[in-house]
Amino acid sequence: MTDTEPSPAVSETAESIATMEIRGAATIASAAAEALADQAEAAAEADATAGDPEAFRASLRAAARTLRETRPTAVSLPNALRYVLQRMEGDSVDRLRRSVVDASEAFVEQLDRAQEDLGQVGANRLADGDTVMTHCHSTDALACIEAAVEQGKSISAVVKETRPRQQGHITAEQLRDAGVPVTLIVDSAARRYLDEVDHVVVGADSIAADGGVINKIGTSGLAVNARERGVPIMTAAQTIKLHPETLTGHTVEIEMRDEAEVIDPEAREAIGQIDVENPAFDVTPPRYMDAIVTEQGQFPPESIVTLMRELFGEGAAEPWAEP
Ligand code: RUB
Repeated sequence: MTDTEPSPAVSETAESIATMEIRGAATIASAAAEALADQAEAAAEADATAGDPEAFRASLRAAARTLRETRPTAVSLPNALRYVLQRMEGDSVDRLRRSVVDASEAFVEQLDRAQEDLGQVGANRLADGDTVMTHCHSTDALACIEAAVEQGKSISAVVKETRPRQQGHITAEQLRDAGVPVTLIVDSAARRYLDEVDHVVVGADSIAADGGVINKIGTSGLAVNARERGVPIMTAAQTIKLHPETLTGHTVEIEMRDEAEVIDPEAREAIGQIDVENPAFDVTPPRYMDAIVTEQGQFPPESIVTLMRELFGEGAAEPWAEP
């Protein structure tokens, strides 16, 4: 390892996030924080960094940049890196190492606690006997449904498969394991089934300052249909999903993924010259979302900016940048 090279564990985590072996905004965030702790341990041992606090800091910043570049949309990733790097302090490599490892552990602990707390808030919106509809696979959304079940409520679920990668299958399995009766449907059947649903529960990859919810592609159409049918829809999102850069007018980058996820290359060849596009996320305007459920309570989307200012001030530092 040279002074700025990522440790093998950082490279492995970055690769797993990029290939979606590690996926979902909260899971990506905790994996990134843990990878920085690993970088700190490795840099405290490596010849190039062990005796040089500035080289150690540079190697942590470089590792954060490697992790940052994996996927662009879930703000939980840069927020995790920010949390850890802003707590890196000390005038010796050993103190720096300790501060990074401690911050990483504290971040993961807070993440788990936040999910538990928001689960309670979201569960209070669900009533005994409710049927919920889900989209994609969100650990925050599942926390709400599971907490409702733990409160003794009987909940059933209509689970959208979520093309093209079918993360709905993971949701179906986890809900089934929690004792929730599940009906799996294709995405295009959602509107038909909304008549049988009491609540739509989705997660978020990022939440913009205007209350726009960035989540798996298809969320915005689902929200519009839910509003038209009079079915309430909530986003379950820990505050690490709040996107500080949107406070200063930046928009959230929507990840475009490989067209082979949409159509098999041979089938495409058979069709002839066509364009294929595969955006992974979309933006649901705040007026179509009933509530954003966080570990700090529930908020109408339009008021989320107040919480954002409290947590981030007017913008976001980039502690991974070269000084
Ligand atoms: C996952 C997705 C999830 C959010 C929230 O997309 O859109 O709804 O990330 O998940 P992908 P969580 O599969 O492309 O990563 O609540 O677990 O953070």
